[in-house]
Amino acid sequence: MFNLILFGPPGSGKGTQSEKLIARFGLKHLSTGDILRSEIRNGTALGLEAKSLMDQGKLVPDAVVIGMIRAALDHNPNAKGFLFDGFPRTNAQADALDALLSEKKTSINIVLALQVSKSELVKRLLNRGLTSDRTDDRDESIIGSRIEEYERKTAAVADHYRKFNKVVFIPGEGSVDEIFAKLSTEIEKRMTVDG
Ligand code: B4P
Repeated sequence: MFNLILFGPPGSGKGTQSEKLIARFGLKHLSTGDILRSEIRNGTALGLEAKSLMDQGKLVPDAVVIGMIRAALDHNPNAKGFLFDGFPRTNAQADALDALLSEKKTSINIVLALQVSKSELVKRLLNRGLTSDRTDDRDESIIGSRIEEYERKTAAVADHYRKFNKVVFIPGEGSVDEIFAKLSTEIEKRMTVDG
């Protein structure tokens, strides 16, 4: 199994690059943001709880997203590997993910961390807000809160995996294809080493 975390602040290109990476490497895409938005569309109790937090740019409680990831891992016993997109976002989520993977006798092989300046993040998200149905992309103060949540709670997750030498930082500005090429090179290198 080959498991990868695509890491970075909101708007850094995680969702965009994930689509291309799963097509190339045949991994199962697990995006907590996508799962939460699907719960909202389906009007579930979980979706209702998540929506009010997401609309304020806040993180959803750890127990909720950890439960979603546990269920997704259990539903895909034959996956050749997973691409985690937008998860883990706190150290508690990272500890839970390590434990879940270890139960399945596997672990994270690589964390690819996209680096993008704050002004570029705000520009990209406001731009997506013009055309998508994502209400959290329409208001600059909500985007600011998401970036603040990232800095306060999520950035430290990279340190968690740095201890195990698993993090590679990738410049996330430039064309989508250029960034995809850099990510692919790092994955191929690690696949060769880890067999
Ligand atoms: P997510 O769905 O994870 O979304 P995101 O971080 O805002 O965006 P992403 O990084 O995927 O977007 P991308 O850059 O691809 O989270 C949404 C919310 O869900 C969170 O705020 C939180 O409330 C909740 N949530 C999710 N997971 C959670 C968890 N684990 N714990 C707690 N809460 C959780 O795209 C942005 C834009 O940039 C696009 O328009 C794209 O076209 C553009 N773009 C991408 N690459 C580009 C490039 N190279 N150049 C120019 N533009 C580019």
